[in-house]
Amino acid sequence: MEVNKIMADLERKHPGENEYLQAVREVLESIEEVYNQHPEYEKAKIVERMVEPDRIFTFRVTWVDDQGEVQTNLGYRVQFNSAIGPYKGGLRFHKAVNPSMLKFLGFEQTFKNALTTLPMGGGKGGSDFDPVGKSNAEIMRFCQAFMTELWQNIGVDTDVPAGDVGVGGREIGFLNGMYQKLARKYHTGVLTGKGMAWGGSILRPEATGFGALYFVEHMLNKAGKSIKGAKIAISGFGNVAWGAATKATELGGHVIALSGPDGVCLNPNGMTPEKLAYMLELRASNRNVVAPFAEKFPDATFVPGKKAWSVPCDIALPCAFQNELNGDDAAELLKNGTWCCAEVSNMGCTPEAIHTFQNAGILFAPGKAVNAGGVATSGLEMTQNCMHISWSGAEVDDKLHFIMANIHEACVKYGQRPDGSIDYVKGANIAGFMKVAQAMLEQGII
Ligand code: 2IT
Repeated sequence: MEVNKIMADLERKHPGENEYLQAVREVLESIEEVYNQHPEYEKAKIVERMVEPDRIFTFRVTWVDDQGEVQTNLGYRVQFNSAIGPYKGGLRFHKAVNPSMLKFLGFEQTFKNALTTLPMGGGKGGSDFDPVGKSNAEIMRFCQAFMTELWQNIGVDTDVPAGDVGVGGREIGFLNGMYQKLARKYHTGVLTGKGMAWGGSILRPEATGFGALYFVEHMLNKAGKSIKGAKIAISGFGNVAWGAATKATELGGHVIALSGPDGVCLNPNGMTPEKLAYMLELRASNRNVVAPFAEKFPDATFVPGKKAWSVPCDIALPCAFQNELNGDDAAELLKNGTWCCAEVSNMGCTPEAIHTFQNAGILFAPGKAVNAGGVATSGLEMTQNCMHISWSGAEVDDKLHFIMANIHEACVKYGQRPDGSIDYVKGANIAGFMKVAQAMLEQGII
């Protein structure tokens, strides 16, 4: 395989799809060496097949807003790869959603899902619908209109969507209600991230953030470090940031910064149960601002226009959006003494940021390993739905611990450097790739 040739072909076919091309390049550069030791992969053109989604559905979503105005958005579902199971991955509602973003997310999801050890293929979907400032009734009407198009393409054995940015328990509720009405099928396992009364798994809301911190714990243990007493900067205040802040606090870390698109809240005394609960209110308010956190809690200070990465910290946890931490941010963090960065958002760091961290020799782990606890727990939700039972919180947490430990092991196995340190990017990419590649090879040219 020649990475530059494959990338040139892909750029020609998908000009300007920068996030998608960025995600593919990162994986190909990591796996090149291993791939070239497997002529059978080359012969079956595994990479050329793997970088293109199996199919993409694009559809118009028309709905009526509270003023009675007709609104039209675009909806998508990218069914990326089904070699190891039904398509699985979230739906993102955000004004910047486009095919490039969903293809990058679907590509990443394929390897992430492989890392979970569960039988799930990769998919992603969403819409350029902007939830900011929308009423509950508008969100419901949009979700219902979205599902009138999507329902024929999903199902418990074919494609199982979940939440992502802009899609939480409320949206999954509206989507699931409409799915059942249209399909006249009442299996609980067509969407995950459901409410506890209608097939949801205990711990799914917390799972992405909790799993991320379990992964960070393993990474720190291996390097002889600890979360206890560490200063932690977090971007975002959605479901994922909330889970990460909750578990980081429980493990003895101090979450000293929290940021939103409007700026950063300095929080020198760390989190309290009241502050953590308020993060959920902020998200539910649909205003997409973090400033009210500092109005509510006088020991916090809001600094407008600044990122969480301007705050001196030991551990940086990007929990918001792709490319939210760039090369300059990485340099600033290093200058301030940061010794660990774990991507909790998908592709949270730019390639420049990753190189800056890796060149400095600090601990760095990529989103597809760190945040895999979210989709893994979706997989556990699917299992419970298919068995028509629910597990206790302790059972789900045990399984999540086991899965995150496994993912860490896989990264260590494939990412060991000659000096004994771990390249988690390479480790995660190779481990995920090997599983999907082997599954594709064994199932023939399709
Ligand atoms: O990026 C992700 O892994 C998710 N948004 C969760 C996907 C899922 O199916 O639970």
